[in-house]
Amino acid sequence: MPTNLPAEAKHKWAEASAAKNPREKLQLLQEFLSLVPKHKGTAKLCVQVKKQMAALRREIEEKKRKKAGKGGSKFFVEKEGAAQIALIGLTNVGKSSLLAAITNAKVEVSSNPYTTREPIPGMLAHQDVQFQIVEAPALMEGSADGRAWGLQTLALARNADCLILMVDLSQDPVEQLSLVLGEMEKVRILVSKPRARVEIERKFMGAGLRIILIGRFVDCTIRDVEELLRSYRVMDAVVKIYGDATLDEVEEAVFENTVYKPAVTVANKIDLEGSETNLKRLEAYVGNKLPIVAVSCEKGYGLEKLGEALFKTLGIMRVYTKEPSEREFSKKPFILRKGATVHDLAKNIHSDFSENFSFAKVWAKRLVFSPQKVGSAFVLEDGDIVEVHMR
Ligand SMILES: Nc1nc2c(ncn2[C@@H]2O[C@H](COP(=O)(O)OP(=O)(O)O)[C@@H](O)[C@H]2O)c(=O)[nH]1
Ligand SMILES: [Mg+2]
Repeated sequence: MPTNLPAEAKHKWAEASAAKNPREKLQLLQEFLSLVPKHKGTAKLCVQVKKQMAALRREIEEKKRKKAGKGGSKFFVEKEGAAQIALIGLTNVGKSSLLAAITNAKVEVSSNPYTTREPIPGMLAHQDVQFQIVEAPALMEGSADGRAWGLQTLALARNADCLILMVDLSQDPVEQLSLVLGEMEKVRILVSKPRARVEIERKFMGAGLRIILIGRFVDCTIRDVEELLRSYRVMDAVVKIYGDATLDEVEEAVFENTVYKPAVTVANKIDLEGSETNLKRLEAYVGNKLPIVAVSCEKGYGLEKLGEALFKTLGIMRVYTKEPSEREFSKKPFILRKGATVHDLAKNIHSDFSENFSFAKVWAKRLVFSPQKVGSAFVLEDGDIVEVHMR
């Protein structure tokens, strides 16, 4: 069912999406809603927008309450390293203990519930890659409805590159995990992808529009999709299409703010009695949907496996570069998505690098001849060393 929105409404939507301030956003959404013609095709959209407005009202209320208390706390954490990983879980599962055990952060570990009230970052080194782990204040039943600092924690999860979902094996881990997943789902943060759908990932200004077709369009062409997105002023985004998708589904995705986060489950307190049995139950529940790393923060068991699990789940790789005039390659790798090409690397190095690209030399064990001269479409792998030659 097409929405047939007037151009004015589409522009208002673009303004509302771009607004960062919750009050301003709420106002713009209100104006948008008044510009939407009410008919069958827009019913779903109206419900979604109203939900978003309700969430914003809660956020504004929450902020007011916090200000009245002890001065607004700082909830946004600047990203550092190769990825920001939000550490999420119920209270007392051992989040602070994990942060203390694997990073340089100074944290307070306590058997009192809800000791951590604002996000605390720390850096974890996995070989030559740095991950920023951010402990979020505990989730609980009702977090998604604004209870305690729930909305801030969920906003942190939404903004992170990856999640650690932590559970305590001395309690029922299935109950804990399903509570956490349930609260996240209420605010449209999902950890696994449904089959056929459209995903729009907004990018910074100037990045351009890129449509990745893993599936196909049923009733339209890529041009139609581009035109539709442009009418909503979606200029900078990566749009992924999985399975069969219609133009209406693309339009729905413009309004929906579902995100998919890669996630690792950390099952803590493996040192305690009964935890082995609980771990088995957790494994049966999770199946192959999420990797599970069983640890004891107190005894230091299993912690060494976490870096690798995060690296794998993030789907990233390291590529080292070398100047044609130098003998040694850079010690600090570029972090790229798995499947990235020499072209992607060149774009990362410098914006005009890709235009003046001539060829590259790649050193890698898997190559018969190393170094091998390659073109920009060459698919890189973790650990490759690349020398880029310009025209
Ligand atoms: N037995 C055991 N206790 C742990 C372990 N990790 C944390 N704890 C205890 O669990 C309680 C809560 O830990 P904390 O890290 O503050 O949990 P948070 O609320 O999730 O940040 C503390 O009393 C810790 O000593 C563990 O691996 N084994
Ligand atoms: Mg804590």
